[in-house]
Amino acid sequence: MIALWIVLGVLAVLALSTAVATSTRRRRSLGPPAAVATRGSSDIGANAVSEAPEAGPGPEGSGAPALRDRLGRTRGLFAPLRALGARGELAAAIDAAEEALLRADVGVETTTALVASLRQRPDGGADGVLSALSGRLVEIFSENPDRSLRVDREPGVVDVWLFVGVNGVGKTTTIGKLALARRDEGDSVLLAAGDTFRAAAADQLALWADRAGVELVRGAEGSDPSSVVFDAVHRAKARGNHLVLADTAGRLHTKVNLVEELRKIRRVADREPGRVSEVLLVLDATTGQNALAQAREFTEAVGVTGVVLTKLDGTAKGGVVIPIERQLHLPVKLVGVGEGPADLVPFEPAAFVDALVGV
Ligand SMILES: Nc1nc2c(ncn2[C@@H]2O[C@H](COP(=O)(O)OP(=O)(O)OP(=O)(O)O)[C@@H](O)[C@H]2O)c(=O)[nH]1
Ligand SMILES: [Mg+2]
Repeated sequence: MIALWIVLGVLAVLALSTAVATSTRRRRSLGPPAAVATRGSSDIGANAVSEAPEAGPGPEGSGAPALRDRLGRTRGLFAPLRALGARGELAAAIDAAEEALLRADVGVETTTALVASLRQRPDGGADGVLSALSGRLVEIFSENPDRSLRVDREPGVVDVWLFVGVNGVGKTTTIGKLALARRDEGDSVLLAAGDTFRAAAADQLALWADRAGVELVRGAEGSDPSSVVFDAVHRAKARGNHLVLADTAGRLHTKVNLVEELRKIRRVADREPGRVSEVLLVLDATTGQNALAQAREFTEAVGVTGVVLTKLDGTAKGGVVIPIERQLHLPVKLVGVGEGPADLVPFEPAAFVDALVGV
């Protein structure tokens, strides 16, 4: 009888500890996602919002979307190389690496340079090639060490982040995701609907503003976008908002118009009390090498302080991040990995490289 009670007691303790462990794991997986680094006097990080039910936890159980899953299509290109394993012939491994890099839209120039450095790898089969590749990629990304988003919070100054890029790349969506994230971090944000080309653009931003509970300044369709941004900066100053996220049009009647308009918006936003502290170029990863051409044009036209690379989920062209950094020396600061509010995460080179080529 006593033995029976002991057995029942042990079973009860085991059941209880399993339940506690499960609920702890669950709580951790719903915890705050990885921080977006900021620099400047405030130095307060912003969180990607943790509201994406479909997003699995990140590698650290952080609640951020799991990069390996989201980058699945680009990662898949390296599967044949991974499959060769430690015993794979060096020549075959290098061929597999070259093919994967080209198919991932890393481009001929950067692929050639990477393959040349892999050839110096004496042994270790495919695994050796993978680890050499991963080391080389981390080195490339370390040449752009500062990926912080600048917000100074200087009294009397309104920081302005301008979002530029061709139509459809994800500017408005990125601003919406960021408004939620910054708000959750305690930033006082105001949105400027600087895309007056279509009324629907401001409507789309208004939905995100409602969702984030932040104010939006918009103008009539066809009105001067610079005046919308000017009003937004002054409104922000009056309300005590220290950060304006300004949307811009991705398309106008001519390219010259677009460039001139962006330059004007930048000049106006930079007048006191405003200060343009970031010009973020939004690029769509699904366009691959074409994104590189856009980056060149926008950098020349308006100056760019960082890149937001969207739609890395669902594309096999995620390798384009490598030439953006290596050839154009532009820091990728944020990446979009889905359409949900939590699907914007800081670009973390080590995590990205692991998601791409990690075994
Ligand atoms: N899968 C995926 N879709 C995205 C991502 N970012 C944006 N999108 C989608 O891309 C489409 C275009 O996004 P918008 O934010 O309207 O793009 P935009 O640059 O503002 O476009 P214009 O206003 O026409 O210049 C929308 O359907 C978004 O939901 C992402 O990271 N992943
Ligand atoms: Mg838009």
